Amino acid sequence: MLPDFMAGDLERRIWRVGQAESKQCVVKGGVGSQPATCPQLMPVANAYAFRAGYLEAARLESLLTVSPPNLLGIVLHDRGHRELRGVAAAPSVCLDLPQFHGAPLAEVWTSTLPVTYHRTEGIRYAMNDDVIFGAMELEETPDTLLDTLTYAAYRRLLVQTSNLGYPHLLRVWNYFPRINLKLNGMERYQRFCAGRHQALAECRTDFHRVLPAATAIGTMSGPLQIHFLAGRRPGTHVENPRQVSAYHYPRMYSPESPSFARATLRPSNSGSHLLISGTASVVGHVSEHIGEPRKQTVEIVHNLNALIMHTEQLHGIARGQWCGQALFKIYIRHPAHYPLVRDILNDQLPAHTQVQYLQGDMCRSELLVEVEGILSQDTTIDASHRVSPARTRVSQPAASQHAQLSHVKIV
Ligand code: 3EB
Repeated sequence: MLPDFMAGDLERRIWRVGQAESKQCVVKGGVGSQPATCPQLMPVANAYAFRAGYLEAARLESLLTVSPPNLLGIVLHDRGHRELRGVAAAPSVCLDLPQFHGAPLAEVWTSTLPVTYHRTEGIRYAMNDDVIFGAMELEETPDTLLDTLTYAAYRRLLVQTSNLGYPHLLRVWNYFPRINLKLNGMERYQRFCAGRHQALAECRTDFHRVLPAATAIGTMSGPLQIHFLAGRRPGTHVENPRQVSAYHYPRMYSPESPSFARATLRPSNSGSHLLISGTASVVGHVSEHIGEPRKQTVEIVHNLNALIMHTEQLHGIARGQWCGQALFKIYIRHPAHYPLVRDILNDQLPAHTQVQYLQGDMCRSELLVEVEGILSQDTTIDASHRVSPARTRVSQPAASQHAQLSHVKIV
């Protein structure tokens, strides 16, 4: 039995704004629902600084050859992936986070603005007039502790992005193996938090106010891998009214609190983006529903809805405006939980969403699921390309073609 609020209309109304409620933009949900339409939000601008989408990894190479885009970066989730041709210059990230279903997907970041590439101090960058996308990998050795390594990584990242003219971190993804392992009385995630906190506190004044949205997930194997998006202009830090800000968590979770925002709102002429951090079943600062993957997933939907509504209220964004590209990444700790998590989210995420389900470990051992996302009011997606007639579910093989054709505009 679904809990009342899901069986009822509450969550649905939050994700889906009916035509009657908003003439501006309709985001419908539910399997088999009709495509979203945004009548007066049809293309008004063609240039965009960044856009991300999922593509079948196997098709990537030929697509890049036929129609080379202005690539900002590529994220793959299969460490066995061979080198991709045609993307040598762009930062590419290969994470050991097994995908649960369907053909392997690549996350592709593109821009319509001219992109240049740069490499310095072990960081690979792609930059345009507005943003910089970067990636770095740091190998752990027996005598480097994760806090020291993380501190060094973040220092480099913060100094270099500032030097290059992109001092505003918008979004950071952090991955490393054995995230819950406790060594000498401290979990590896806590060490990571300590290193990140120290670098941010040293390099950015009043750093709590400018923290980026983030993800920190445990991989099956690999080095410390960090990739990020930073801007010439700042984004806006958003918090979740249902959750204590992570940087104010009590010390029991980590001697140095996790330094991230719940989301970054990034205004743009071609429509705002909401870059949503990894969101788990945390209410206040407490992990809710221990041992219950279904309830944790439902709690995450509550958290996402609260965050989105709060953002809209604070920033004067009308309901139902997130009708541009929507991308979600779902991390699940135990493969056995995949079907039930997928069934709930299939029903709850907006209709036009691209979704990717990956096996990964959350930073607290009791957390079983985490969801991150990118919502956009993007006005540059052509109406005919906006949504495939069937629900775009790139985790399903039948839909991946739509994803390729309709959601990453390789220009
Ligand atoms: C939480 O709400 C869940 O340390 O960068 C989510 C997203 C979490 C990012 C991070 C941690 C981080 O505390 C954990």
